[in-house]
Amino acid sequence: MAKPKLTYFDAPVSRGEECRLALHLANVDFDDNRIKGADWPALKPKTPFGSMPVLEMPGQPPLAQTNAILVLIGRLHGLHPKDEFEAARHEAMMSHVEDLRNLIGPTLRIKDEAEKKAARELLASTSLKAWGAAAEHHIAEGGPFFGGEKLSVVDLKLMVGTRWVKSGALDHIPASTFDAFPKLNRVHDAVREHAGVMAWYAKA
Ligand SMILES: N[C@@H](CCC(=O)N[C@@H](CS)C(=O)NCC(=O)O)C(=O)O
Repeated sequence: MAKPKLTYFDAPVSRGEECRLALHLANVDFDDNRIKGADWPALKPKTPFGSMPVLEMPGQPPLAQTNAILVLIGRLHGLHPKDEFEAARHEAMMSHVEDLRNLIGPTLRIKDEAEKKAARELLASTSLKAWGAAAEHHIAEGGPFFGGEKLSVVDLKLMVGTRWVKSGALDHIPASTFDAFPKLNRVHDAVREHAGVMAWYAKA
């Protein structure tokens, strides 16, 4: 393998998109290996944890778990704090974004429409509000990013995670769910307006 390879579903979303954005902003020339859903069952048992994304670096075994991938890219390319405590603070917020996915994820599997509506409306008015309030509490005052003036991998993760809700793509979860959290929205907007991020989406 001549260059790093990132394997994920063929969609500009979620955990895979965070890693693609991080590699792109780090100016890493990588193989953006996009998997069709039909090809996933055969690949799944060959991945480290039965899930994607997976990052393969020349000379290293495949690496899975999104936050580990993001922290590695961040450390190697100046997109994660050097200060150990600040780095841990960023990693805590990255886990918090995974908690957001774990709140919403189970509702994707509810087949009954009325049951799904009830579950999501309850989620939007309770747990998601609590999630947003906790995120808001930990974001730096001045900004525009999570830790201040400099974009880090945690910001990419916050943007992709909150975009899922803010896009309105989730039936019965209002796009306005996080409107009461100005710092969270500030991070989302600053990432969307970042020149490197805009260049990635101009290319897509
Ligand atoms: N904790 C893992 C979760 C990975 C995960 O659940 N990935 C999803 C896509 S976002 C996946 O691989 N789904 C297919 C499956 O589990 O079979 C991580 O952070 O990478």
